[in-house]
Amino acid sequence: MTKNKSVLAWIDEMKGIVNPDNIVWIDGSEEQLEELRKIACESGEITKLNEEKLPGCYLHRTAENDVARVEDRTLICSRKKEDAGPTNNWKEPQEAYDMLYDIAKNSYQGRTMYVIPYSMGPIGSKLSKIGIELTDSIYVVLNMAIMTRVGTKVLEVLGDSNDWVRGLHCKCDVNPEKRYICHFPEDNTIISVNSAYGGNVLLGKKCFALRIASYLGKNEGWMAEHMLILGLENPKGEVKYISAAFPSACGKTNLAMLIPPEGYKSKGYKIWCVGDDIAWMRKGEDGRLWAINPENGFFGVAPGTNKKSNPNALSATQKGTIFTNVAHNLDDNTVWWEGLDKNPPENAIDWKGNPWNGKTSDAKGAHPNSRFTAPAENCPCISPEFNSTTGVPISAIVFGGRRAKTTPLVYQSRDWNNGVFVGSIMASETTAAAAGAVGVIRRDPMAMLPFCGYHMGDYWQHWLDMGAELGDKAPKIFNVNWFRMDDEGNYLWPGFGDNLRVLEWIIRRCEGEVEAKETPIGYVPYAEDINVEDFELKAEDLEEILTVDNDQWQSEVEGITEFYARFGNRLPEELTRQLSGLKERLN
Ligand code: GTP
Ligand code: SPV
Ligand code: MN
Repeated sequence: MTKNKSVLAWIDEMKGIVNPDNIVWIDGSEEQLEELRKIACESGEITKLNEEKLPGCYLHRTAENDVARVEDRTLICSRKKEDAGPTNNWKEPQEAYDMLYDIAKNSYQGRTMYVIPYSMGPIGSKLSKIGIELTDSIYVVLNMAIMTRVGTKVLEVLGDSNDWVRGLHCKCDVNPEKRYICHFPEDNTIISVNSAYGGNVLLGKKCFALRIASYLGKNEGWMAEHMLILGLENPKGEVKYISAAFPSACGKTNLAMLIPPEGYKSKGYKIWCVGDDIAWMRKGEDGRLWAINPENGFFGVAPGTNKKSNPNALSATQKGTIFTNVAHNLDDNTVWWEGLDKNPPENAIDWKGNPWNGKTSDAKGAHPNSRFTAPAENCPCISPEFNSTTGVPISAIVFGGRRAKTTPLVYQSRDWNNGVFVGSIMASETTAAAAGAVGVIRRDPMAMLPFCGYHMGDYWQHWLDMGAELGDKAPKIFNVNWFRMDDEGNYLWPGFGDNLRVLEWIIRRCEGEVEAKETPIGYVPYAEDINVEDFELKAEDLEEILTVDNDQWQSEVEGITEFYARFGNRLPEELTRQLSGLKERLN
C-alpha cells in the first residue's frame, strides 16, 4: 500500500520481533471492516447486537483485570530521566526497548498483524499528524476505525515522509504483571503490551494525541490538551468556542454535548460539539488560538449516560457503535448500564460474562468504566466545523474537577499567567477511568497528570510562553466545579444542561458584558448574574456554591506548596510568584 521506506523498514523490523502468520493492511474500506467484524464475531471477540434496535453495533468484554488505563505501568522513556519529570514513571529507553521486545517476541505467532495507517485530525490538514499502529487485535482495528481516520488516503498524504508516529501493540496474554504502556517521545514511538483496553491500546488517543503530541507541541510551539471543544450559539446565530480540561470521567463528554435548558432552547441557544476529549491548539494567522479535535469518534463513559443526562451521546450510540464491558440484555440482544434507565434487564450477562439479574443482583451489570465507541458523525449536535482543516477560534479555556468543597461553581483567573496557575493547582477526586482507588483527591494539573509526555514544570513554562505569544488575543481562563456537595453528600448544583448557565456567564465575561466580584482566587459571579430562569436551585444554595472560603483556601495553599516542591528548579518562577500572590491576598 505504500513505498515509504521508513514505514516499510520499521514494519519489517517489528515483524522480525513479533513473528506474525500474516499481515493485513487496513485500507479504510467498509468491505474490509465488515469482513473483520465477521471474523471477530466467529471467534467470540465481539458479539453482534440487535440489528433492528442497534444497527451495526457490537459488544465486547475485556479481561476482568484489564478495564482501565494503568497509570503505574505507563512510562515515559526519554533519554534523560529528568526530562520525564517527577509526575511520570521513567525507564531508560534502551532498557525499555529490550524489555518490551523480549515480551513482544513471537507474540503474533499464529496471529495476524494488522497495519493501521491513521490520521489524527482531518486528513491533509496542516494541523493533523499521522501514525501507524500495528496490532494483533481486531477489536483495536475496529475501534481505531471509529476513533481516527484510517486507510489508504492517510498513506497517500504521508508520501515518503518520515514524520509519523510508530505504534506497536501486542495483546500477548493480557498478563497484568507484564503490562506496559511505553512512550519514547524522542523517537516518535509507542509500545503497548499485555493490554486490550481503551486508552492503553487505541494508541492514537492518549498515547499519541496527548503524551507524544504534548512533547511535539512544546518543541513546535502548539498545545495538545485533554480538553473538549464546544461551540455556544446565541440567538443571533453567533458561535463562540470554549475548550475545557476536566480529568477523566469528570464531565467532558457531557458538557461537549449539552442540551440547553428549555428557556435557553426556546430563545435559540444551541451547543455544537467539536470534540469531547482532546484538543490540539495553535496560534492562527489572525493571532488567535485555534483548535481542532484530532479524533473522529467518542470513547465515552457509558454509566450515567441516559435520555435525560446526555441524549446526544445516547443517540450517537444507536448505530455503528462498539460497547465495551456493559451488560448484555439477552431478551432483546441489546445493552444496558447503570443509570441508563430504571429498568435493568432480568435475563442478562454482566460485564464479567456471568449470568446477571438486574432486578435482584446487588452487583453492577456494567463496569463503572465501561465505554461506547461511537462515530462522531452520529452525534446530533456535531459541529459543522468538525472536519474543518483550520479548526475553531477559542474564546475561553476552562479548567475543572470534582471537588466536594473549596472550589466555587465558577471563577475567572486574573489574567493568562494567573490562569496557568489555576490550571496547575487543579485537584480532583479520582475516578474509575484509571486502575486504583476511586474518590481520592489528587493534584491533576490541567487534567494532564497522566498524559503529559515530559517534565510538568517545562509544560507549565510552555503554557506561560504560549500566553506571551498570544498576548491580548489569548483566550480568557476560567475554573468550574459542578461537584460541590452539602454536608449530607448531595450535589448542590444540578449540572448537565444547567451548566449552560455558567457557560453563558463565561462568554459574557469574555465579551466584557458583566461585572464580577474580586476574591483572593479570582473573579466570581454576582449571584444575580447567573441566569436562574426556570431553575429550581434555591437562592441560598447558589450563594453557597459561589462562596470562596478563606480558611479552606489557606489549607489549599499548604497543599499547593507541597505539590510545587516536587518540581524543584523546573517550577517556573512565575508560578512561585503566583502562589505568593494568592497567599498575600488570602491574608
Ligand atoms: P473521559 O472520557 O474519561 O475523559 O471522561 P469525561 O470527562 O468525558 O466524563 P463524562 O462526560 O463521560 O462524565 C463522567 C461522569 O460524570 C458520568 O457518570 C456523568 O454522569 C458525570 N457527570 C458529567 N457531568 C456532570 C455534571 O454536570 N454533574 C454531575 N453531578 N455529574 C456529571
Ligand atoms: C480517559 O481516561 O481520560 C479516557 C478514556 O478518555 S481512555 O481512552 O481509556 O484514556
Ligand atoms: Mn479522557
